Amino acid sequence: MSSTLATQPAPVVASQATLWGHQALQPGPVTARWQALDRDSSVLHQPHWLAGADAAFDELYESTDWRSMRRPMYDRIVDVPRLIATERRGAVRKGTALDTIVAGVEALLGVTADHIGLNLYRTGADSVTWHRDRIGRQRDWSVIALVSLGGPRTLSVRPWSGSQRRAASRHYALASGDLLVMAGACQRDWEHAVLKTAAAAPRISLALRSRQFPQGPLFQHVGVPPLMV
Ligand SMILES: O=C(O)CCC(=O)C(=O)O
Repeated sequence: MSSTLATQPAPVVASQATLWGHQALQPGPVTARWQALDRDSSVLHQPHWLAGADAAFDELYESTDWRSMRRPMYDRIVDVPRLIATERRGAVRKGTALDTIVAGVEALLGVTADHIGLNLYRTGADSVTWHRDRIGRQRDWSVIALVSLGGPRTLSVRPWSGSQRRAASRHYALASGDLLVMAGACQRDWEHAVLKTAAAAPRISLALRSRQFPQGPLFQHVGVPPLMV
């Protein structure tokens, strides 16, 4: 654990741990359907995709080299309000929780993760503001899979531009073990955020990104827009 993290409050996973969350780590089937945001962009939210998610939270919380970052905002340099880590696919050790989760997502998508990002939201004050992921901003399609571990948080999605952004917003309540996939032009035409909230237990999200065209079982679901099949 990094020294930055050591100064943070200890996680309170035990208060919300579930029997399901402490089973053996095992990705499950996907029964949810794609929801079209518009003609080119779709989101799939699969609750309870990963059994053993609470134990995976504990392992990743301890073993990840979390970094705090600062970034320019207007005329100031501010703290990024969450801790962050990145992994190269080739550097992920076999048999770890990260390896099992990444392999499970890759099997569904039919791609190798080009980029693995991890976010640690320590409290409700940690967040990620509205943004589009760089990997897909200029592309007709990209695929980003998010796996949630630990406390629940809401991921919001809204159009990137236009006057009806608020009305068109969607909100996904993500619990430990949930999988959310954004596909198509979600990073070109839509933006997403995990906004601050009054109180929240610690949460880790894994973000797997790929530029390869996904051909796995997730993309053979009925209901995927024509673009994706
Ligand atoms: O924590 C999440 O689920 C979202 C993370 C995210 O938007 C990102 O890493 O770009």
